[in-house]
Amino acid sequence: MPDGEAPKNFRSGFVSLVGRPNVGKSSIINALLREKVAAVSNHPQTTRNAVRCILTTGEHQIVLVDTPGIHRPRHALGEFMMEEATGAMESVDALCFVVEAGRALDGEEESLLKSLDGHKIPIILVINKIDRLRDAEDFWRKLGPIQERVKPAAVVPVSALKGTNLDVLTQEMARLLPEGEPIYPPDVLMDTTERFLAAEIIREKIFEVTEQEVPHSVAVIVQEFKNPEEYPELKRAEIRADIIVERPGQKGILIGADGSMIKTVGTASRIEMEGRFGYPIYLELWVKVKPGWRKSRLETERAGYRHR
Ligand SMILES: Nc1nc2c(ncn2[C@@H]2O[C@H](COP(=O)(O)OP(=O)(O)OP(=O)(O)O)[C@@H](O)[C@H]2O)c(=O)[nH]1
Ligand SMILES: [Mg+2]
Repeated sequence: MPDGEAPKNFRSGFVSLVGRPNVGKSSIINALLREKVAAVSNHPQTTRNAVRCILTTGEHQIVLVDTPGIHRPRHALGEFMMEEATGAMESVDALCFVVEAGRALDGEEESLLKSLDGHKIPIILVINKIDRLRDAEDFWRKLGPIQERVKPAAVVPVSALKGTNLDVLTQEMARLLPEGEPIYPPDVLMDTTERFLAAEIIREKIFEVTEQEVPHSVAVIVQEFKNPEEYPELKRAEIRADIIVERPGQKGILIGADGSMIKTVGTASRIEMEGRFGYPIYLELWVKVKPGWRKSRLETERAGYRHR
């Protein structure tokens, strides 16, 4: 849209990506945008908030809503995540139901589909990770019952990792959108603040270097965010963040021997932030213990997970 005017027949609208944790919803969004915007990791339940990411071309603008993976919540944080996911399924033009290639639907996926019974929203069945498939016959055998259950408007096998078939997915999504003006300016990639992004980047780096329950017990609270645009006297942004964990042992793991772990997290976070925000950054991280914060509604809200 070089002249700022949307062409005739321009389509725009909202598409939420939903599915089990770890199926690759955030990875698909990053691959569609050809830009790393959403946090990704090999641990389930990486995404905690519904986040709007925006794909604009000359013909359409698709507001892709990334959502937390559907699971049975075991604490206040999990409840918040499920509210985010179910909220993102309302008032959208289409849903991408993302599953992993070669796997049958599990109980959580079944109950998600049950909750969609009677909904009028068209569903695209997205089968991700086809690069991992060994047995094509097995794939088709498993697909039949899933298709029967989902009754999709389209079925699109993709690989977010290899970039396979993403153009087809984009076309199928665009086809389901109404004609209309773009919702966001064409250069906007995400509808979030830099403060939120900073916390997400730090959390993702922690997910990369820690294991088992440690990543899930972590929240990142950005206490101070001063950037050179708002504070011209600063030559670089100054970001101070608290990393909340649930137990002293987790604090020890996260700090590491002689502070080596927290240094790795800090350096990787700073480098990614500098690339994405476009200015040099001074980053300070503090690890704090708040026993059982995920179980307390008040503490999850304090950690930034505010119920809408
Ligand atoms: N082999 C392969 N791995 C993939 C593909 N897409 C994603 N992954 C991997 O799958 C894992 C989970 O990816 P995410 O994008 O974080 O999954 P998600 O569905 O957003 O997960 P939650 O946010 O926890 O619900 C990561 O380790 C990705 O690298 C793919 O197409 N092929
Ligand atoms: Mg995710």
